[in-house]
Amino acid sequence: MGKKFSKVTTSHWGAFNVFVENDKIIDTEPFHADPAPPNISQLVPNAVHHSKRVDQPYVRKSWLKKNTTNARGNDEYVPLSWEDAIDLASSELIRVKNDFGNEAIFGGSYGWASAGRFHHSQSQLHRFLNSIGGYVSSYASYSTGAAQAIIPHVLGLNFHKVTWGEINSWRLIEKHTDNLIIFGGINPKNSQVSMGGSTEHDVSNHFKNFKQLRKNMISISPQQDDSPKETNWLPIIPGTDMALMLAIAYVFETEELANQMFLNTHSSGYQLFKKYFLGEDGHSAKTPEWASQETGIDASTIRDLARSMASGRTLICVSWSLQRARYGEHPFWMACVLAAMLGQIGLPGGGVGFGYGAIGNVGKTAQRMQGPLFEQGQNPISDFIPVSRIADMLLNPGGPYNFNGEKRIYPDIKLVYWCGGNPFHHHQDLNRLNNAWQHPETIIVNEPWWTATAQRADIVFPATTQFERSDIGWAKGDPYIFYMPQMIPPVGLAKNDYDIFTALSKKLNCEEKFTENQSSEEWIEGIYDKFYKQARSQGINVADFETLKEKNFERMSIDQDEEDYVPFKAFRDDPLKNPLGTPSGKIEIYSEKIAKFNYPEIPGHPIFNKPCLDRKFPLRLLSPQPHDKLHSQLQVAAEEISKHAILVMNPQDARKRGISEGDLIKIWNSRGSCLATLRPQETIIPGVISLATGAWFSPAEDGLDISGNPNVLTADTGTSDLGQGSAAHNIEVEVEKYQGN
Ligand SMILES: Nc1nc2c(c(=O)[nH]1)N[C@H]1C(S)=C(S)[C@@H](COP(=O)(O)OP(=O)(O)OC[C@H]3O[C@@H](n4cnc5c(=O)[nH]c(N)nc54)[C@H](O)[C@@H]3O)O[C@H]1N2
Ligand SMILES: Nc1nc2c(c(=O)[nH]1)N[C@H]1C(S)=C(S)[C@@H](COP(=O)(O)OP(=O)(O)OC[C@H]3O[C@@H](n4cnc5c(=O)[nH]c(N)nc54)[C@H](O)[C@@H]3O)O[C@H]1N2
Ligand SMILES: [Mo]
Repeated sequence: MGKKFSKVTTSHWGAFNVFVENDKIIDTEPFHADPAPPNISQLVPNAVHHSKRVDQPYVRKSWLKKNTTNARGNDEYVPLSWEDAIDLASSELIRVKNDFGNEAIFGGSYGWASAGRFHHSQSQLHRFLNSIGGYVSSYASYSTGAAQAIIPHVLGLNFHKVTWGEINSWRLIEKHTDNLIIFGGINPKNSQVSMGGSTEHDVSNHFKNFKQLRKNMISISPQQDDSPKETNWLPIIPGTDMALMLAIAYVFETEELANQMFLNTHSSGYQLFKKYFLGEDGHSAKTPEWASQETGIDASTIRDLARSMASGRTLICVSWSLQRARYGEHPFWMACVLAAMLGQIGLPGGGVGFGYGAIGNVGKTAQRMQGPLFEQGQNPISDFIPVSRIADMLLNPGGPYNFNGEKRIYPDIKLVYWCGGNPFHHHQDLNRLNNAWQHPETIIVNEPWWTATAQRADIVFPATTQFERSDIGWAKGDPYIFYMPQMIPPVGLAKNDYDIFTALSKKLNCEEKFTENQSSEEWIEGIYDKFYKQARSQGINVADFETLKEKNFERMSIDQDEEDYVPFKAFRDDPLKNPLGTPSGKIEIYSEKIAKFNYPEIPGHPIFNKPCLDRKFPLRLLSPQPHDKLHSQLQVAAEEISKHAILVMNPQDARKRGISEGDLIKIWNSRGSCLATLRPQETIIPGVISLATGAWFSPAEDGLDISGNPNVLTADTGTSDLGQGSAAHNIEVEVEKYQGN
């Protein structure tokens, strides 16, 4: 290394050029083939060499001294040599394993870490924990917890198979769709990001094209800029999409716009469900007038919307955000019902699609292939929690809970190991998590930076960033493959997660099982070789390892042409021969199975549950993804550009409170409070405010979070007993000008 050079790498927000001089990253530049490169890469040089990097292993003082003088989050750290730190961590792992068994180790470790197929933090941790006898894992994601539970009941398919497989491509939409009815937006800002990276960011271009093709595009959302400006904005009160959808069903049915034939042949339970929205089962009828009260949308607009959906080819698009809220299962279920009522499921450009724009590669037409994979091995422990129930688990060992029809018991966790995630950014009700976090005996974290999570660990191992090691970059749906070269030596005494786990596995007598006697470089070459052979056998021409290493990246010829895959076509053509994986083999508008779970908030069919919000706090808080960051990553550099998070609020609400542009605002509710800088904008409806995620929880002595992390305000409840997903959106709050200093 040493002298000046530039090379390409990839990341979850796409590829970029990295400029290096004297072992330091000095600059980045957009990738030549990216039509809309994200700004996120600009943060890299400052963040990677920042003083808030963890420079060596550390141990928390009170934990080391075995006293409770200072709690996690409020303690000092003592530097350790690598040797001592590995000794300490391995003897803790051995102690907990011997005294309580592997079922007392929580290794869920949710988080995005960095792109790169081998140095995938979670896989590294899971493989290591599997080699020592297993761990309690976590199920599903913060992104789509509720969807992952409900969609298999309704469509008989794993949710990811729907998002990545049974979905209309952008090109099918271009060719066939007349009406794009978008709930929660399709945001080019969110589509910057994809697991493993999206190299050609082209969502905005699709919309320019659709506009020229005069498509009818309606974005139903509390915020105008949730969709490209080519769409028409239909503002809605958050948490009420279900009411609008029911009224649309009401219009379809009462104006004879529903495809009764398709409903008969391809769905089950419509007659039962119909009674509910027509008001024939004792509930009020779900008329447009009724829905208008809930949604804030005129009854006549709802009628027009329903009629327009029934004319021409209609695709109902639903963003993941709708299910990241209390009762989030319902709008996903109901979107399937509306699509069934239109009878266009299985036709090109029609039906329903989830997550366009949420993740960059959704809707792309690259041929599906198996990517390079680092095997995690088998986990001998079968116990798991739904991912966002972490605080419940730590607070209620042995406590019962419901999940998707099961009656389950929370395990008694003594040791938590986190590698590649930041729960003190991502979890809801952080003050509650902070309390729950005091319960385990030991917490070990691998992290490049002193995040809020690292600052709450007992042992902190300094991890390298993706720039300090080489790897292979690949993402589902993306036509590129990258050799990600090491750019700089490890910063401080940081080590790769792989090397940390190798050292621990030595002490736990499972080195061979974990490493298979291979170095990182050997692993990388090995997993690439497997990928290369598999691709070749599918007729895909990819470079061999040495050539890729030399070329740095390659665009594979995997764009599919003309005959695009039409989702659910086989089922549409012959539902008896090609049934869905549901009990009836059809789209389940009524689910006997769910009805038998006896969950009041989710009976046998979708219903509208009015959001139950504390009226003492009149504003509704949304906490979407940040436009300038990947979650909380690189925050040390981001906060030097903008000290506080930005709070978006309608000017009407700002005037009412006598606050204006640039004011420092305190946002609070019964769970906590935080600071943010005000930005009044007409792009959000009155009564609703928006504060993006991504700040590092930094509570002052009075508990006020200086960083502006919305999760000090959000509620730590599951979406329902069915999905137990994260319910971050739509939270009651109040704001005022901050009077302190
Ligand atoms: N209020 C609210 N909260 C939310 C959401 C919301 O909509 N609203 N969305 C949720 C969703 S969908 C998600 S996915 C989560 C995201 O939450 P997370 O995935 O936890 O967020 P990240 O900031 O990406 O955390 C990744 C961490 O890994 C570290 N890291 C990077 N590379 C490496 C590495 O090589 N090794 C190690 N050991 N560490 C590394 C980073 O420094 C960072 O601290 O947030 C959730 N939280
Ligand atoms: N730049 C950037 N992009 C990202 C990420 C990132 O950190 N940075 N994270 C990625 C990840 S992990 C994920 S899971 C996806 C998430 O993708 P999504 O789940 O689609 O994204 P969100 O940003 O949570 O929400 C999108 C919008 O939904 C609207 N919304 C909220 N509640 C409601 C509602 O009740 N009804 C309606 N109609 N609209 C509502 C809000 O106005 C919000 O701006 O984004 C990914 N994209
Ligand atoms: Mo996510």
